[in-house]
Amino acid sequence: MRTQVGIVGAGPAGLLLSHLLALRGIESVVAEVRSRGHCEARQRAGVLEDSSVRLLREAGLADRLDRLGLEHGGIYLQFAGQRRHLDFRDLTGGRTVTVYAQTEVVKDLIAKRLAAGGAVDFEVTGTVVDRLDTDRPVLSYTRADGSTAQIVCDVIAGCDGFHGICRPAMPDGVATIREREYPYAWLGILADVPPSTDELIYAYHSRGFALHSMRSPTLSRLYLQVDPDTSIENWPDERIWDELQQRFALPGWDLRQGPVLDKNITPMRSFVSTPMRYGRLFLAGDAAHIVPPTGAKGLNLALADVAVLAPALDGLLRGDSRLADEYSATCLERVWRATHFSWWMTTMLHRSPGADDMETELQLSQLRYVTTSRAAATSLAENYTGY
Ligand code: RFL
Ligand code: PHB
Repeated sequence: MRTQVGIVGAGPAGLLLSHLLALRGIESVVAEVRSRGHCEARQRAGVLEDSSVRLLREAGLADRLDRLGLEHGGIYLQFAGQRRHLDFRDLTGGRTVTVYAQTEVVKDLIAKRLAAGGAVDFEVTGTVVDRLDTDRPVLSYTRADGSTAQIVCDVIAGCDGFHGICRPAMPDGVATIREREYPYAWLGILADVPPSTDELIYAYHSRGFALHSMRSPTLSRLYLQVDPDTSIENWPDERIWDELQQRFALPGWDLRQGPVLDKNITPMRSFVSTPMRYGRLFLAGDAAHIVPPTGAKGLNLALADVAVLAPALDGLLRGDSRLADEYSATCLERVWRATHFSWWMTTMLHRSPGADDMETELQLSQLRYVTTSRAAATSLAENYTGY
Protein backbone atom coordinates (compact mmCIF):
# COMPACT_ATOMS: atom_id res chain seq x y z
CA MET A 1 0.00 0.00 0.00
CA ARG A 2 1.08 3.53 -0.67
CA THR A 3 0.14 6.92 0.77
CA GLN A 4 1.78 10.32 0.96
CA VAL A 5 1.64 10.88 4.73
CA GLY A 6 1.29 8.10 7.29
CA ILE A 7 -0.14 9.51 10.50
CA VAL A 8 0.14 7.67 13.83
CA GLY A 9 -2.59 8.70 16.28
CA ALA A 10 -6.14 10.02 15.90
CA GLY A 11 -5.97 12.66 18.61
CA PRO A 12 -6.43 16.34 17.80
CA ALA A 13 -2.96 16.59 16.19
CA GLY A 14 -3.23 13.57 13.88
CA LEU A 15 -6.81 14.23 12.82
CA LEU A 16 -6.33 17.93 12.15
CA LEU A 17 -3.14 17.22 10.21
CA SER A 18 -4.98 14.70 8.05
CA HIS A 19 -7.71 17.29 7.35
CA LEU A 20 -5.29 20.16 6.62
CA LEU A 21 -3.35 17.91 4.23
CA ALA A 22 -6.57 16.88 2.47
CA LEU A 23 -7.39 20.57 1.94
CA ARG A 24 -4.07 20.77 0.10
CA GLY A 25 -4.84 17.68 -1.94
CA ILE A 26 -2.43 15.48 0.02
CA GLU A 27 -3.44 11.93 0.85
CA SER A 28 -2.90 10.41 4.28
CA VAL A 29 -3.74 7.34 6.35
CA VAL A 30 -4.36 7.65 10.10
CA ALA A 31 -3.69 4.65 12.38
CA GLU A 32 -5.19 4.72 15.87
CA VAL A 33 -4.84 2.14 18.61
CA ARG A 34 -8.11 3.02 20.38
CA SER A 35 -11.72 2.75 19.22
CA ARG A 36 -13.56 5.69 17.72
CA GLY A 37 -15.85 5.75 20.76
CA HIS A 38 -12.89 5.91 23.12
CA CYS A 39 -11.24 8.78 21.21
CA GLU A 40 -14.52 10.72 21.24
CA ALA A 41 -15.20 10.22 24.95
CA ARG A 42 -11.75 10.70 26.53
CA GLN A 43 -12.12 13.68 28.91
CA ARG A 44 -9.25 16.08 28.51
CA ALA A 45 -8.79 19.72 27.60
CA GLY A 46 -11.49 22.34 27.55
CA VAL A 47 -10.03 25.70 26.53
CA LEU A 48 -9.21 26.92 23.02
CA GLU A 49 -7.11 30.00 22.36
CA ASP A 50 -8.31 32.58 19.85
CA SER A 51 -5.75 31.33 17.34
CA SER A 52 -7.02 27.74 17.68
CA VAL A 53 -10.60 28.89 17.11
CA ARG A 54 -9.49 30.85 14.05
CA LEU A 55 -7.54 27.87 12.72
CA LEU A 56 -10.54 25.54 13.10
CA ARG A 57 -12.84 28.13 11.53
CA GLU A 58 -10.55 28.69 8.55
CA ALA A 59 -10.32 24.92 8.06
CA GLY A 60 -14.12 24.65 7.88
CA LEU A 61 -14.37 22.83 11.20
CA ALA A 62 -16.24 25.32 13.35
CA ASP A 63 -19.96 24.69 12.72
CA ARG A 64 -20.57 23.15 16.15
CA LEU A 65 -17.79 25.15 17.79
CA ASP A 66 -19.49 28.41 16.76
CA ARG A 67 -22.83 27.17 18.08
CA LEU A 68 -21.75 25.43 21.28
CA GLY A 69 -18.44 27.05 22.26
CA LEU A 70 -18.59 29.39 25.27
CA GLU A 71 -16.52 32.52 24.72
CA HIS A 72 -14.81 33.68 27.92
CA GLY A 73 -13.30 37.14 28.34
CA GLY A 74 -11.29 36.30 31.47
CA ILE A 75 -10.68 34.06 34.45
CA TYR A 76 -10.92 34.34 38.24
CA LEU A 77 -7.95 33.85 40.54
CA GLN A 78 -8.97 32.99 44.09
CA PHE A 79 -6.61 33.13 47.06
CA ALA A 80 -6.56 34.32 50.69
CA GLY A 81 -10.35 34.49 50.87
CA GLN A 82 -10.79 36.71 47.80
CA ARG A 83 -11.76 36.07 44.19
CA ARG A 84 -10.23 38.48 41.67
CA HIS A 85 -11.25 38.73 38.02
CA LEU A 86 -8.72 39.16 35.20
CA ASP A 87 -10.39 40.81 32.22
CA PHE A 88 -8.56 39.47 29.14
CA ARG A 89 -10.52 41.61 26.68
CA ASP A 90 -9.49 44.77 28.46
CA LEU A 91 -5.91 43.66 29.09
CA THR A 92 -5.13 42.33 25.60
CA GLY A 93 -7.17 44.58 23.34
CA GLY A 94 -10.05 42.17 22.83
CA ARG A 95 -8.61 38.68 22.99
CA THR A 96 -10.70 35.87 24.50
CA VAL A 97 -10.64 32.08 24.90
CA THR A 98 -13.39 29.60 24.05
CA VAL A 99 -14.52 26.78 26.28
CA TYR A 100 -15.12 23.84 23.95
CA ALA A 101 -14.15 20.33 24.98
CA GLN A 102 -11.42 18.36 23.28
CA THR A 103 -13.98 15.52 22.97
CA GLU A 104 -16.03 17.82 20.72
CA VAL A 105 -13.00 18.90 18.65
CA VAL A 106 -12.19 15.23 18.10
CA LYS A 107 -15.80 14.35 17.21
CA ASP A 108 -15.88 17.21 14.67
CA LEU A 109 -12.58 16.10 13.13
CA ILE A 110 -13.48 12.41 12.88
CA ALA A 111 -16.85 13.20 11.33
CA LYS A 112 -15.19 15.51 8.79
CA ARG A 113 -12.48 13.03 7.82
CA LEU A 114 -14.87 10.12 7.43
CA ALA A 115 -17.40 12.20 5.46
CA ALA A 116 -14.59 13.16 3.05
CA GLY A 117 -13.65 9.49 2.59
CA GLY A 118 -10.47 9.88 4.65
CA ALA A 119 -8.69 6.71 5.78
CA VAL A 120 -8.79 6.38 9.59
CA ASP A 121 -8.05 2.90 10.96
CA PHE A 122 -9.22 2.55 14.57
CA GLU A 123 -8.29 -0.25 16.97
CA VAL A 124 -5.02 -1.13 15.25
CA THR A 125 -2.30 -3.13 17.03
CA GLY A 126 1.44 -3.51 16.67
CA THR A 127 2.13 -0.11 15.09
CA VAL A 128 5.72 0.13 13.79
CA VAL A 129 7.46 2.94 11.91
CA ASP A 130 10.57 2.06 9.95
CA ARG A 131 13.06 3.29 7.33
CA LEU A 132 12.76 6.80 8.73
CA ASP A 133 16.11 7.92 7.31
CA THR A 134 15.02 7.11 3.75
CA ASP A 135 12.57 9.01 1.55
CA ARG A 136 10.19 6.03 1.68
CA PRO A 137 9.46 5.46 5.39
CA VAL A 138 7.10 2.59 6.19
CA LEU A 139 4.14 2.50 8.60
CA SER A 140 2.95 -0.99 9.57
CA TYR A 141 0.18 -2.26 11.81
CA THR A 142 -2.48 -4.91 12.17
CA ARG A 143 -6.07 -3.80 11.52
CA ALA A 144 -8.99 -4.62 13.79
CA ASP A 145 -10.09 -7.34 11.33
CA GLY A 146 -6.69 -9.05 11.63
CA SER A 147 -5.35 -7.97 8.21
CA THR A 148 -1.94 -6.34 8.11
CA ALA A 149 -1.13 -2.94 6.65
CA GLN A 150 2.31 -2.09 5.36
CA ILE A 151 2.15 1.42 4.02
CA VAL A 152 4.99 2.98 2.07
CA CYS A 153 4.87 6.74 2.74
CA ASP A 154 6.71 9.90 1.72
CA VAL A 155 6.58 11.13 5.30
CA ILE A 156 5.40 9.82 8.68
CA ALA A 157 3.81 12.11 11.27
CA GLY A 158 4.12 10.91 14.86
CA CYS A 159 0.95 12.30 16.46
CA ASP A 160 0.68 9.43 18.93
CA GLY A 161 0.87 11.32 22.22
CA PHE A 162 3.27 11.03 25.12
CA HIS A 163 3.15 7.21 25.36
CA GLY A 164 3.35 6.62 21.60
CA ILE A 165 5.91 4.65 19.59
CA CYS A 166 7.19 7.35 17.22
CA ARG A 167 9.43 9.37 19.53
CA PRO A 168 11.15 6.18 20.81
CA ALA A 169 11.63 5.10 17.16
CA MET A 170 14.25 7.82 16.75
CA PRO A 171 17.75 6.33 17.05
CA ASP A 172 19.51 6.76 20.38
CA GLY A 173 21.29 10.08 20.66
CA VAL A 174 19.00 11.99 18.29
CA ALA A 175 16.61 13.44 20.86
CA THR A 176 17.46 15.65 23.79
CA ILE A 177 14.87 15.48 26.56
CA ARG A 178 14.12 18.19 29.09
CA GLU A 179 11.70 17.11 31.77
CA ARG A 180 10.21 18.06 35.13
CA GLU A 181 7.76 16.03 37.20
CA TYR A 182 5.64 17.83 39.76
CA PRO A 183 4.92 16.41 43.23
CA TYR A 184 1.16 16.54 42.68
CA ALA A 185 -1.56 15.32 40.30
CA TRP A 186 -5.04 16.49 39.23
CA LEU A 187 -8.18 14.62 40.02
CA GLY A 188 -10.79 15.71 37.46
CA ILE A 189 -14.54 15.18 37.52
CA LEU A 190 -17.29 15.81 35.02
CA ALA A 191 -20.47 16.67 36.92
CA ASP A 192 -24.05 16.81 35.71
CA VAL A 193 -24.74 20.21 37.21
CA PRO A 194 -24.79 23.76 35.78
CA PRO A 195 -21.53 25.62 36.43
CA SER A 196 -21.56 27.77 39.56
CA THR A 197 -19.50 30.44 37.79
CA ASP A 198 -19.59 32.38 34.52
CA GLU A 199 -15.82 32.03 33.94
CA LEU A 200 -13.13 29.60 35.14
CA ILE A 201 -11.95 29.85 38.76
CA TYR A 202 -8.33 28.96 39.55
CA ALA A 203 -8.15 28.64 43.34
CA TYR A 204 -5.05 28.64 45.52
CA HIS A 205 -5.78 27.10 48.94
CA SER A 206 -3.78 25.75 51.87
CA ARG A 207 -5.43 22.35 51.19
CA GLY A 208 -4.23 22.48 47.56
CA PHE A 209 -5.21 23.92 44.18
CA ALA A 210 -8.71 23.61 42.70
CA LEU A 211 -10.14 24.59 39.30
CA HIS A 212 -13.75 25.16 38.35
CA SER A 213 -14.22 24.75 34.59
CA MET A 214 -17.22 23.73 32.52
CA ARG A 215 -18.32 21.90 29.40
CA SER A 216 -21.73 23.48 28.70
CA PRO A 217 -24.45 25.47 30.49
CA THR A 218 -25.47 22.20 32.17
CA LEU A 219 -22.16 20.38 32.70
CA SER A 220 -19.36 21.32 35.09
CA ARG A 221 -15.74 20.17 34.97
CA LEU A 222 -13.83 20.45 38.25
CA TYR A 223 -10.28 19.60 39.29
CA LEU A 224 -8.51 19.08 42.62
CA GLN A 225 -4.79 18.94 43.33
CA VAL A 226 -4.13 15.51 44.86
CA ASP A 227 -1.13 13.45 45.90
CA PRO A 228 0.37 11.76 42.79
CA ASP A 229 0.38 8.41 44.61
CA THR A 230 -3.29 8.48 45.53
CA SER A 231 -5.69 6.16 43.75
CA ILE A 232 -9.17 6.97 42.49
CA GLU A 233 -10.67 4.41 44.92
CA ASN A 234 -9.63 6.72 47.75
CA TRP A 235 -11.90 9.39 46.32
CA PRO A 236 -15.59 8.63 46.68
CA ASP A 237 -17.80 11.40 45.29
CA GLU A 238 -18.67 12.80 48.74
CA ARG A 239 -14.98 13.26 49.56
CA ILE A 240 -14.37 15.07 46.26
CA TRP A 241 -17.30 17.45 46.78
CA ASP A 242 -16.30 18.07 50.38
CA GLU A 243 -12.77 18.99 49.28
CA LEU A 244 -14.05 21.19 46.43
CA GLN A 245 -16.43 22.97 48.82
CA GLN A 246 -13.56 23.79 51.18
CA ARG A 247 -11.15 24.99 48.50
CA PHE A 248 -13.67 27.21 46.66
CA ALA A 249 -15.49 28.49 49.79
CA LEU A 250 -16.35 32.18 49.63
CA PRO A 251 -18.99 33.98 51.70
CA GLY A 252 -22.16 34.56 49.68
CA TRP A 253 -21.22 32.06 46.94
CA ASP A 254 -22.37 28.45 46.58
CA LEU A 255 -20.80 25.58 44.70
CA ARG A 256 -23.62 23.52 43.19
CA GLN A 257 -23.18 19.74 43.38
CA GLY A 258 -24.50 17.06 41.05
CA PRO A 259 -23.96 13.47 39.90
CA VAL A 260 -20.36 12.66 38.93
CA LEU A 261 -20.29 11.30 35.35
CA ASP A 262 -16.54 10.76 34.96
CA LYS A 263 -13.55 10.75 37.30
CA ASN A 264 -9.82 10.45 36.60
CA ILE A 265 -6.36 11.33 37.89
CA THR A 266 -3.67 12.94 35.72
CA PRO A 267 0.02 13.22 36.63
CA MET A 268 1.64 16.62 36.07
CA ARG A 269 4.73 16.92 33.94
CA SER A 270 6.69 19.31 31.75
CA PHE A 271 8.51 17.54 28.92
CA VAL A 272 10.14 18.72 25.71
CA SER A 273 11.94 16.44 23.26
CA THR A 274 14.05 18.17 20.62
CA PRO A 275 14.32 18.19 17.66
CA MET A 276 10.75 17.40 16.59
CA ARG A 277 12.03 15.69 13.46
CA TYR A 278 14.26 12.82 12.46
CA GLY A 279 14.68 12.25 8.71
CA ARG A 280 11.18 11.72 7.32
CA LEU A 281 9.56 11.39 10.78
CA PHE A 282 7.93 14.55 12.14
CA LEU A 283 6.56 14.65 15.71
CA ALA A 284 3.59 16.85 16.65
CA GLY A 285 1.61 17.51 19.83
CA ASP A 286 2.04 15.48 23.01
CA ALA A 287 4.39 13.07 21.17
CA ALA A 288 7.02 15.82 21.37
CA HIS A 289 6.00 17.91 24.39
CA ILE A 290 3.81 17.84 27.50
CA VAL A 291 2.80 20.72 29.74
CA PRO A 292 0.96 20.57 33.06
CA PRO A 293 -2.70 21.50 32.39
CA THR A 294 -2.72 24.64 34.59
CA GLY A 295 -2.09 26.94 31.61
CA ALA A 296 -4.62 25.18 29.33
CA LYS A 297 -1.99 24.91 26.59
CA GLY A 298 -1.57 21.23 25.56
CA LEU A 299 -4.38 20.99 23.03
CA ASN A 300 -3.56 24.42 21.63
CA LEU A 301 0.09 23.46 21.12
CA ALA A 302 -0.94 20.27 19.35
CA LEU A 303 -3.15 22.22 16.94
CA ALA A 304 -0.48 24.90 16.42
CA ASP A 305 2.18 22.27 15.57
CA VAL A 306 0.13 20.75 12.77
CA ALA A 307 -0.80 24.16 11.42
CA VAL A 308 2.95 24.60 10.84
CA LEU A 309 3.48 21.01 9.72
CA ALA A 310 0.84 20.87 6.97
CA PRO A 311 2.38 23.59 4.73
CA ALA A 312 5.87 22.29 5.57
CA LEU A 313 4.97 18.81 4.31
CA ASP A 314 3.22 20.30 1.29
CA GLY A 315 6.49 22.04 0.39
CA LEU A 316 8.60 18.96 1.08
CA LEU A 317 6.43 16.77 -1.15
CA ARG A 318 6.84 19.32 -3.94
CA GLY A 319 10.61 19.29 -3.53
CA ASP A 320 10.99 22.46 -1.41
CA SER A 321 12.31 21.49 2.02
CA ARG A 322 12.70 24.98 3.50
CA LEU A 323 9.63 24.96 5.77
CA ALA A 324 10.21 21.33 6.73
CA ASP A 325 13.77 22.17 7.75
CA GLU A 326 12.47 25.01 9.93
CA TYR A 327 9.54 23.01 11.35
CA SER A 328 11.14 22.02 14.64
CA ALA A 329 12.61 25.44 15.43
CA THR A 330 9.40 27.24 14.43
CA CYS A 331 7.28 25.08 16.74
CA LEU A 332 9.72 25.03 19.63
CA GLU A 333 9.60 28.79 20.08
CA ARG A 334 5.88 28.58 20.91
CA VAL A 335 6.38 25.32 22.82
CA TRP A 336 8.96 26.85 25.16
CA ARG A 337 6.81 29.94 25.79
CA ALA A 338 3.88 27.69 26.70
CA THR A 339 6.15 25.42 28.75
CA HIS A 340 7.36 28.36 30.79
CA PHE A 341 3.86 29.80 31.24
CA SER A 342 2.41 26.44 32.29
CA TRP A 343 5.24 25.86 34.77
CA TRP A 344 4.77 29.39 36.16
CA MET A 345 0.99 29.04 36.59
CA THR A 346 1.49 25.60 38.14
CA THR A 347 4.08 26.66 40.70
CA MET A 348 2.14 29.82 41.58
CA LEU A 349 -1.11 27.93 42.27
CA HIS A 350 -0.19 24.53 43.76
CA ARG A 351 0.87 23.60 47.28
CA SER A 352 4.10 21.60 47.26
CA PRO A 353 4.19 18.83 49.85
CA GLY A 354 6.13 20.16 52.84
CA ALA A 355 5.96 23.77 51.61
CA ASP A 356 7.15 26.20 54.26
CA ASP A 357 5.85 29.68 55.10
CA MET A 358 8.46 31.24 52.84
CA GLU A 359 7.06 29.44 49.80
CA THR A 360 3.49 30.28 50.77
CA GLU A 361 4.24 33.99 51.17
CA LEU A 362 6.07 34.09 47.82
CA GLN A 363 3.08 32.49 46.08
CA LEU A 364 0.61 34.87 47.76
CA SER A 365 2.75 37.85 46.83
CA GLN A 366 2.83 36.69 43.20
CA LEU A 367 -0.96 36.24 43.21
CA ARG A 368 -1.51 39.72 44.68
CA TYR A 369 0.86 41.12 42.07
CA VAL A 370 -0.85 39.55 39.02
CA THR A 371 -4.25 40.69 40.28
CA THR A 372 -3.24 44.29 41.08
CA SER A 373 -0.52 45.25 38.61
CA ARG A 374 -1.80 45.89 35.10
CA ALA A 375 1.60 44.94 33.67
CA ALA A 376 1.65 41.58 35.48
CA ALA A 377 -2.01 40.87 34.67
CA THR A 378 -1.38 41.68 31.02
CA SER A 379 1.48 39.21 30.91
CA LEU A 380 -0.76 36.43 32.27
CA ALA A 381 -3.62 37.40 29.93
CA GLU A 382 -1.35 37.54 26.88
CA ASN A 383 0.07 34.08 27.60
CA TYR A 384 -3.28 32.51 28.51
CA THR A 385 -5.10 33.75 25.41
CA GLY A 386 -2.16 32.80 23.15
CA TYR A 387 0.23 34.68 20.97
P1 RFL B 1 -3.39 12.70 22.09
O1 RFL B 1 -4.69 13.37 22.28
O2 RFL B 1 -2.81 11.98 23.24
O3 RFL B 1 -3.57 11.69 20.86
C1 RFL B 1 -2.61 10.70 20.56
C2 RFL B 1 -3.33 9.53 19.93
O4 RFL B 1 -2.39 8.55 19.54
C3 RFL B 1 -2.90 7.27 19.85
N1 RFL B 1 -1.79 6.32 19.92
C4 RFL B 1 -1.50 5.41 18.94
N2 RFL B 1 -2.09 5.15 17.77
C5 RFL B 1 -1.57 4.16 17.02
N3 RFL B 1 -0.48 3.42 17.38
C6 RFL B 1 0.14 3.65 18.56
N4 RFL B 1 1.20 2.94 18.92
C7 RFL B 1 -0.37 4.69 19.40
N5 RFL B 1 -0.01 5.19 20.61
C8 RFL B 1 -0.88 6.17 20.91
C9 RFL B 1 -3.63 7.51 21.17
O5 RFL B 1 -4.57 6.50 21.46
C10 RFL B 1 -4.27 8.87 20.92
O6 RFL B 1 -5.55 8.75 20.36
O7 RFL B 1 -2.27 13.69 21.56
P2 RFL B 1 -2.37 15.03 20.66
O8 RFL B 1 -3.18 14.78 19.43
O9 RFL B 1 -0.98 15.50 20.54
O10 RFL B 1 -3.23 16.05 21.54
C11 RFL B 1 -2.71 16.58 22.73
C12 RFL B 1 -3.82 16.83 23.74
O11 RFL B 1 -4.60 15.66 23.88
C13 RFL B 1 -3.30 17.28 25.12
O12 RFL B 1 -2.19 18.13 24.98
C14 RFL B 1 -4.36 18.03 25.94
O13 RFL B 1 -5.45 17.21 26.26
C15 RFL B 1 -3.76 18.59 27.23
N6 RFL B 1 -4.75 19.23 28.11
C16 RFL B 1 -5.19 20.52 27.87
N7 RFL B 1 -4.78 21.20 26.78
C17 RFL B 1 -5.28 22.44 26.50
O14 RFL B 1 -4.88 23.04 25.48
N8 RFL B 1 -6.22 23.05 27.29
C18 RFL B 1 -6.69 22.43 28.41
O15 RFL B 1 -7.59 22.98 29.05
C19 RFL B 1 -6.16 21.14 28.76
N9 RFL B 1 -6.60 20.48 29.83
C20 RFL B 1 -5.26 18.53 29.20
C21 RFL B 1 -6.19 19.20 30.05
C22 RFL B 1 -4.92 17.21 29.44
C23 RFL B 1 -5.46 16.55 30.51
N10 RFL B 1 -5.11 15.20 30.64
C24 RFL B 1 -5.98 14.17 31.00
C25 RFL B 1 -3.83 14.76 30.20
C26 RFL B 1 -6.73 18.55 31.15
C27 RFL B 1 -6.35 17.23 31.40
C28 RFL B 1 -6.94 16.59 32.63
C1 PHB C 1 -10.74 21.97 31.36
O1 PHB C 1 -11.83 22.55 31.18
O2 PHB C 1 -10.62 20.75 31.25
C2 PHB C 1 -9.54 22.77 31.71
C3 PHB C 1 -9.64 24.16 31.73
C4 PHB C 1 -8.53 24.92 32.08
C5 PHB C 1 -7.34 24.29 32.38
C6 PHB C 1 -7.25 22.91 32.35
C7 PHB C 1 -8.36 22.14 32.01
O3 PHB C 1 -6.27 25.05 32.75
